[in-house]
Amino acid sequence: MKKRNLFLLAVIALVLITSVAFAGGQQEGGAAATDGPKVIGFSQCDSQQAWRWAETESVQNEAKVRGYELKYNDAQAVQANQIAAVRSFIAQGVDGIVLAPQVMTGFGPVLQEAKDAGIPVVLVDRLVAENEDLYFTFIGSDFVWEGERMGEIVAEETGGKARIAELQGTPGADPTIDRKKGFENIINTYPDMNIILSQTGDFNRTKGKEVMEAFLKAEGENIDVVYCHNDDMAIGAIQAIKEYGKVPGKDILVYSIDGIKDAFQAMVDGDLNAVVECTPLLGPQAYDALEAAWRGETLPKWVMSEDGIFLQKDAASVIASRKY
Ligand code: GZL
Repeated sequence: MKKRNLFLLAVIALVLITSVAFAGGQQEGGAAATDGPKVIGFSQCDSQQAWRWAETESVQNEAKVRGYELKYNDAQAVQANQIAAVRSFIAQGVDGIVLAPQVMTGFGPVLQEAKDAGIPVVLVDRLVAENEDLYFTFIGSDFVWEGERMGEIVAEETGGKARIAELQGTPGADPTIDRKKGFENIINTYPDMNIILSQTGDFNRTKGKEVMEAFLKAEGENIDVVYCHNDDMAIGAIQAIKEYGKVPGKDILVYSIDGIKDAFQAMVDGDLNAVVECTPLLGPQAYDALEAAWRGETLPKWVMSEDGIFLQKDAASVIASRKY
C-alpha cells in the first residue's frame, strides 16, 4: 500500500511540475505556448496619399518586429469594402483587428460582431461615432487641437485679416469634421477672418489641385489664404496657384496639417507657410493596445498622439530628421 501511495504522489508532483512549466512558457498576451504567431487583421481605408502609406508601413513593419502574422486589406476608400474586410477577419478568427475607419458612421454592426466573437478592435487615426464598448481604444490625434493651432498661426501671420479658401478632407471623416471645427473656433473670433470658399478635396493631391483651380477661377484675386486639411491637398493647391500665375506662400499663404516630408520641402521652398503635425506612425501603439487587451487589461478609450507645430522658418533645420 505504501509503495502505491508513493507512486501516486510522484505522478501528482510530475503533473504539477509540467503544468507550471507549460504555463510559464505562454507567449506574451496569454496565448498558450503551443499556439502559432498572433494573427492580426488590418483594415486600411485607402492608399491614396503619402500620410496613409506611412501609416500602413508603420503597422506592417511593426508586425514583423513583433512576429505577428498580419492580414492587410486596402478598402480603396470604399467603406463597404472595409466592413467586408473586418467581417472576413472575424470569420478567419484573428486574434485582433486594427481599423482605420474611412468615415465615422456605419461601423456599429460589424464592430458588434467582432465584440461578440471576442476579438479586440483598435481604431487608428480616425474615430467612429459608435458606442465606446464596441472598440478597445482609439489611437490618434486631437483634430480639433490641430485646427485651432492652425487658426492661431493664420491669425498671427495675417494680422487677423484674411479671406480664406478651405480644402476639406474626406466628407464624414473625423479629421475633416474636427479640423474644420477647431479652425473655426479661432477664426470666428476675428471679424476680418472669413472662409469665402470651402470644398472637399478628399485628402487627395489631385483633387486638391482641381478644387484649388476652381477656387482661383472663381475668386483668384480675392483669396489671401488657403487652409488645407492635409498636406497632399496643399501640394496640389500649390501647383494650381503656380499655374494660375501667383506665388504660393506669398501672394496666397498656404497652411496644412500632417507633416509629411513633401510638406517640409514645400516650406523650405517657400511655397507652404506652416504645418501642424499629425503622426501616422501608429503601429507600435496599436500592438501595445492589442497586447493589453489580450492580457485582459483596459486602456483609456483614447490614446492621444503627440503632435508638433512647424513654421516655415523651422523647416530647413528639421526636414532631415522627419521619419515620414
Ligand atoms: C488623420 C488621417 C488623415 C490625414 C490625411 O489621422 O485620418 O487621413 O490627415 C489622411 O492625410 O488621408
